[in-house]
Amino acid sequence: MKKILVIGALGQIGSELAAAFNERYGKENIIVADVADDKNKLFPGNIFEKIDVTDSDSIEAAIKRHGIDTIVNLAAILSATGEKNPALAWKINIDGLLNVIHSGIKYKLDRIMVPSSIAVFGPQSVLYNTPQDTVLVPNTMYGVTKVVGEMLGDYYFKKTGLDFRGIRYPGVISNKTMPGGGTTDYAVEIFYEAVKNKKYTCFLSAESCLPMIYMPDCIRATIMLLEADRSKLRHCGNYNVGAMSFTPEILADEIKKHIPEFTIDYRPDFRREIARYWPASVDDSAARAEWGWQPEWDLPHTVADMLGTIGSRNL
Ligand code: NAD
Ligand code: AKB
Repeated sequence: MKKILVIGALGQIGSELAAAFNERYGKENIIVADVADDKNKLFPGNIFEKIDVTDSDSIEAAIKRHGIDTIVNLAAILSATGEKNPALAWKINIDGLLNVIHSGIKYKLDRIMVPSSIAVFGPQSVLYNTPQDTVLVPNTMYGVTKVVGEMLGDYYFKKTGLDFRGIRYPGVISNKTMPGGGTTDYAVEIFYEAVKNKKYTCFLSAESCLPMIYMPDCIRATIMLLEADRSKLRHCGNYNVGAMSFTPEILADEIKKHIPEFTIDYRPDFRREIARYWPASVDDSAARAEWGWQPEWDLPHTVADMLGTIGSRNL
């Protein structure tokens, strides 16, 4: 891992993961890329490449130009947007992924990392402590692309030796870049509304329980898996990772401990149906055993940190 190309670097996870890579590996070794322009100058000290992951030429050109040996591909269409435009979700999440995989094989890259999601699970999966290796029949196009993505990673690892790694992230809570079109986005929006307006209307119902992770843990997990000794890994792109689980009601109660006048009401929409068949919690024993995963952030500490950080800004 000497030169890392981060595709989709301007998104919710990429904007913080690439910054963490800068700290750890040196910004001269991190090439950030996105189909969008870096209008907010998130990465002033990095080389920025405009890459459309569905265009294999632009990926290959960047690999050759910068001597890339590792790709972290974060370009994706998430669950809610994917239900509105399933063909686009397939194009970016699968055609784009295949471009990354084929480039990885062609240029003999050291490793590639592509996140999966709790969206791989569906109505036939166990709801609590959902096992890693279990039936995967999702009922969203996003979930379908994530299952196929995991299978492609596994297939090409076995066929070609391409070192493919990935975590099934839970919903990611963060305060730098807003999430883009997911079902777990409420767990970020609620903090901004709590600070600004002291109230929030939730698009899930009060009892929708989902696994979540705070960004510092998400980044730590990603780096741990990226750096893990391949010989210790028995899986490729499908590691369950847990940190905390809560419903909108539990989250609202925790926020009220800091903002007593905060209120929440519920207007569930189609995203409630997506959340209904995702796990309430996951069994992450493989991640713990194979690469030492251990979460550090629970709900009370996450809420205190989110409100403190967002509250210190002029919204
Ligand atoms: P995001 O939507 O915030 O960011 C995606 C980025 O990809 C954006 O900057 C977008 O401009 C870029 N992009 C879109 N189409 C592109 C294309 N054709 N070529 C290049 N770049 C393109 O997503 P995120 O939340 O940062 O998610 C990153 C990865 O993590 C995705 O694979 C997602 O499925 C996975 N994931 C995220 C969460 C979460 O809660 N954020 C949870 C589970 C899994
Ligand atoms: C989404 O809600 O689509 C994502 C995810 C859990 O994959 N945040």
